[in-house]
Amino acid sequence: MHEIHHGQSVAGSVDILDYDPKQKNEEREDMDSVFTYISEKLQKGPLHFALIDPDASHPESIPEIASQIEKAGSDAIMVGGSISAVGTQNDIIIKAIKKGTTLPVIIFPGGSSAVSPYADAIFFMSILNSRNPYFITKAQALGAKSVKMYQLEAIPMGYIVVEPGETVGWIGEADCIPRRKPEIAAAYALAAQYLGMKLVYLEAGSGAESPVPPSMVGMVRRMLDIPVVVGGGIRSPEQVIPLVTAGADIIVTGTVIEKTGNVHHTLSSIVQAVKKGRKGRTEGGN
Ligand code: 1GP
Repeated sequence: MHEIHHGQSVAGSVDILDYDPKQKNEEREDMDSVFTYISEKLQKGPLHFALIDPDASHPESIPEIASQIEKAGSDAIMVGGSISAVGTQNDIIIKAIKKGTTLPVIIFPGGSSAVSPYADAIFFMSILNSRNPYFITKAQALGAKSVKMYQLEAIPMGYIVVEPGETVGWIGEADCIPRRKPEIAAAYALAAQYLGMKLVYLEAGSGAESPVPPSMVGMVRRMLDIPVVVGGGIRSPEQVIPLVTAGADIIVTGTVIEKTGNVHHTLSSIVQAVKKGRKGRTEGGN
């Protein structure tokens, strides 16, 4: 881990001291909101989001990785993790991502200190099936003021952890949804919709041996009017097709980006499967 000092440039010319909220406002006036961007793209079919875990990447390599992600056809970059860099280190990673891509960068927070002014938006998420109110509303209360101060777009999201749950299941003290009980996931997902959340995320946990079962994705999809995000344990195009066919609107992959020696090649095949998978979807399934 690098030790960061104020003004120190870690990733090329990335400088954490040049943040000017006024300038950001002017930039953002010309841009649609990230949620509008997502909604409009979803009209044409399912999407792929790439997840960068700040702890699993060297800052120097991040602009190139972000560029490869964009070239592979991914639609947005999420940044975060359950046990991840926060504060200054997180700011540096986000700025490094933005050096390499024009894709929207969305914070996927592991906690309130993951909020950064440099991202375009934040998934303002609640672990709906946590046993601990800290992860349902308290972390959100602690981070809300920073979101406002940085004028970040907050996209409310219901986050549902499915077995095995991996690190986030343990850290987030989740009563992981049993894989054989899709109706429980569907009930939580519908509650998220009625609570006003704009997205539902079905999470098997980063590095899970297998993704959320397609049958569970299908039942959740049929229950909802809002988009369904699916992530955790997705490594291959073969795993993507049944998930998208079952109704997944957004597929997230993270670990595969860390492990591959060729981000563009590996992600391209996954992104193509996401875009192709929609052909197998039933009419009205989305
Ligand atoms: C984790 O769903 C994401 O929160 C991505 O999981 O790292 O297994 O792709 P993977």
